[in-house]
Order: sequence, then structure tokens, then C-alpha cells
Amino acid sequence: MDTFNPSEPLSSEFGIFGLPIKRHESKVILIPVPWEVTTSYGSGASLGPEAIRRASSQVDLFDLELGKSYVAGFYMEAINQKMLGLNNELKPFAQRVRDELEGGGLTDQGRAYQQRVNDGCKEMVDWVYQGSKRIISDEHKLVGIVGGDHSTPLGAIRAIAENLKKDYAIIHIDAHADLRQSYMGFTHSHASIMYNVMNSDFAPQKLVQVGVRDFCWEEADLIQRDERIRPLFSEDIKRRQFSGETWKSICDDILYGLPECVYISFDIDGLSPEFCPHTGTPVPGGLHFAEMIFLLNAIGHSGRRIVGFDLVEVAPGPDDDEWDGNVGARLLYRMCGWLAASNGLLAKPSARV
Ligand SMILES: [Mn+2]
Repeated sequence: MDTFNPSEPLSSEFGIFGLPIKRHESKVILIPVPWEVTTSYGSGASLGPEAIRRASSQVDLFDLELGKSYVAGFYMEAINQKMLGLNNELKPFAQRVRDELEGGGLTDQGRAYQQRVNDGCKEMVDWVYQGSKRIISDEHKLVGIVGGDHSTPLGAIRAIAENLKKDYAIIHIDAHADLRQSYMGFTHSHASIMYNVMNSDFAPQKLVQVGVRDFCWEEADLIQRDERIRPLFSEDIKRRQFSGETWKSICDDILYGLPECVYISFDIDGLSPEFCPHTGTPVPGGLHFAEMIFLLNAIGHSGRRIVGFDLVEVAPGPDDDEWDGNVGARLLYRMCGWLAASNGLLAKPSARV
């Protein structure tokens, strides 16, 4: 498979990183989910997959850590027009529900819209589940989700966990804990993804949250009560670093005691907003790009198997500003590489020192 000619033009509608490779030749299949129905603040995450795809053609394919990782075959599916249509149809309904709730309470019409949004979100989750299941169980390939907002990976996590049938952990990088039982009555919003995961029958053994710095009392309480959840709050990480502890030592701590199989759920707003200025809910603080790359390498070199991942909440800027997509595409390339390498599809690199 080392014969791709990256200079061949790629269809602009599918594929990724400018790779002229077909789906059946690829071991890593990315499902783009153009979804932001319940996004409450800034919008644009539904355009994230396309922004990442566009920017991805600028990513140089030689990876310092993993070499020619693309030989494993990375492929992103075309944007599903039905999902995009459903997103566009439901978004105004969700807005109406928010307006009514902020204005004092839901009318009957508002309640009907809320139900419609919740049903539509379940339809999206099931669509991602079916697509992921096909990739993992039928095609024996690896799956990554490219959001969309953070509600998009629930079905993928379910498909992966059901196929795995053993303990796994989720490493969740995010500015938010995403542990709200519901948000404005929406049961499948971006703010509830980890609540939904932890309350499912496919919950991981451990959930390690990295970089969280904006959360409510309900979430703080849940983090304290649920022994499966281990937070590394942004402020605590920074305090340890300011007191002389290295990021390497903190990465060892993130991985401490985790089972062999890990799923990575990466909300781009876990990074400092300079790396994701147009994401929906940016929060000051957070990880540097280089710290995220180092963490991904640490996960890979720890000998763990990455069973899947999501990259969510990347939103393009106005006037074709490619910065958010550019950062997202570079992180996506390293994640695809480690997904392949940790599953034995690439020669395993030795740690660089
Ligand atoms: Mn999130």
C-alpha cells in the first residue's frame, strides 16, 4: 500500500488528508457527523467535518512520530445529506425551546418541539451506531467520529464497547465535564455526552477527564460520587506544572491504572482557545497543542490499544478562516496514526527521546 501518490487530486466530497485512497483500501474510517442541533452558544460545529477535510490537504503526510502512517489507509466518508438535513430542520426548533425556557416556560408547542428534537437526536445517535457497527463488526476496520458537537459519538462508543466485550477506559479531553443529566430538557445535547455514556450499559470502567474548567454543581457532585470518574481539572494541572511537575509525569498520572483498551473523546475546546477560537463554547485556560500531541504519544507508547476516538466541536471561522480546521486536521492525523499503530497496523515506533 506504499504506492499512493499524494499528488493525485482527491474528490472534494470524501476522503481526507488529500489521500487518493478508496474506502475498501483503508483501515481507519472516519464518519463525519454534521450536527449541532442543541448547540447553545456559538454555532458552526456542524461545518467542522468539512472544515477539517478542507484543511487536511495541507497536512504534510510524514509524521515525525509515526512515519508514513497513512499507509494504513485513512478515509473519511462523504457528509450524509440526510443527517445534515435533519440538523438544519431541528436547529430552529431547539432555538425556540431555549427562547421559551428563557422567557419563563414552555408552551405546548414548545414541548412538542422539545420532543421532536429529542427524537431527532436519538435518530442521529442510532445512525452513528449502525455506521460504526458496520465498520467495526462487519468490515473489521477502525472507526473515528469527526463532529459535529459532542453529542455525536454516543452511538460509536456503544458499537465499540459492544464489540470489545471487555473493560475499557475513556480519556476525555474537554473544557467541560459534559455530565449534565439534560440541558434545557434536551437529553442528547453536547453537555450530556458523558452522563449518557456513564449511565448506559456500555459504560467504561473508568472515565478520566482532562482539562475540565467550566462545570456546574450537579456535575461536580457527580464527579465526587462516581468512583469511576477521575478528573484532572485544568487548574490542578496548571498548579502542578507551575510547582515544577513535568507534563510527562502528569500524562503518566492520566494513564495510571487504566485498562489496556482506551477510547479517546477529544473536544477541541479542551485546548486553549488560541487553537480553537471559533469553537462553540471556548473557555480560557486549557491544554497547549504541543501538550495534546505529547499526551497522544504517551497513550500510544504506553502499550495501550486505542479502540476508537472522536474529535468534536471544531468550528470554522467566518471568511474562510481555516485556522480551527487546520489545528483539527493536524491532531486528527496523529490520532488516526496512533489508532492504526496501537492496533498493530503500523510498525510500532520506539519513543523519541
Ligand atoms: Mn464536550
